[in-house]
Amino acid sequence: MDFVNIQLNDKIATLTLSNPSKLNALSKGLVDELIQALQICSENKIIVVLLKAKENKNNVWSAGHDIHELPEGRRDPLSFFDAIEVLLHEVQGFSGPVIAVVRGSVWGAACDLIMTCDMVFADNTSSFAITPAKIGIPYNVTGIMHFINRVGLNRAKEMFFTANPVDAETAEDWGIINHLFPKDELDDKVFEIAKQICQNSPLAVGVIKEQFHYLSETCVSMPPVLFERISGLRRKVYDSHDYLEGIRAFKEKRKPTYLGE
Ligand code: YXS
Repeated sequence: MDFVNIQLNDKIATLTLSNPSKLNALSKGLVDELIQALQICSENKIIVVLLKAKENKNNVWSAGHDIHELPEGRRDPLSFFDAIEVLLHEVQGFSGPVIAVVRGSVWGAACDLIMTCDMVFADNTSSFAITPAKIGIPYNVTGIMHFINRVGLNRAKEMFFTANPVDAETAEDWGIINHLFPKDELDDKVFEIAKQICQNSPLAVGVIKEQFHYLSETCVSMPPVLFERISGLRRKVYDSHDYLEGIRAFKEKRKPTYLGE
């Protein structure tokens, strides 16, 4: 694989994002390889998957969706069948725990990926930012639910509305991270946790994970008309000046000028 390194160690697999020149941005190529790697893990009856990222000089775990691959207007890049959303479904559907191991900063859709993992362990160089508002993207309901479920309504709103990174200590306090470990102990500590899980019944762990998934996805039922309204509102944003402006400003390395239209 070009962008994902796979290591199988008995019943534990380690998948490492490896696209350092693009700060491990979730390009379609990298995401497709992650999806393929999870399928290889299933075929090898892996019980626990550790998700890591190759370190880079910018200390970025992942810069999120590859902005150069975002459509310029008129198309939602986060719809059900888009690669990044398929990846999140595959993580949720994997038969055992998918554990994120984080050093450095996590941005945008990579933050949603982290929120979708079953557990997150990190060191104190980690930070977590969900950034659609910064580049004019309205996000999607399942992604927003991941954050509400993880950190609660007010904190999720703070993360989305400010697009500011949440530092490691706050992330542990808010429940984004299960535990903070010292940088030089992180890998060993997490591997011990993975080995502990492998001592337990893989069938039971898998079914318990699936129950967590369904229960965490339940929410007040949304009348169909509201669901249609939300998809219509998202479409309006994707057709707006501001959506185009957000992406172009990033590419031109300048601050965006939003008009609210
Ligand atoms: O100019 P060169 O060619 O060296 O490339 C620069 C950046 O353009 C590039 N790069 C990216 N390329 C594609 N997609 C990205 N997401 C991305 N991020 C960065 O990497 C090269 C080095 O970046 P530079 O010079 O800014 O490094 P830095 O160390 O000063 O800053 C690192 C970051 C990550 C703080 C900074 O690059 C940054 O803020 N990147 C954007 C992070 C972000 O907003 N990601 C969200 C992407 S959109 C997304 O995930 C969802 C659709 S949503 O927005 O809805 O969540």
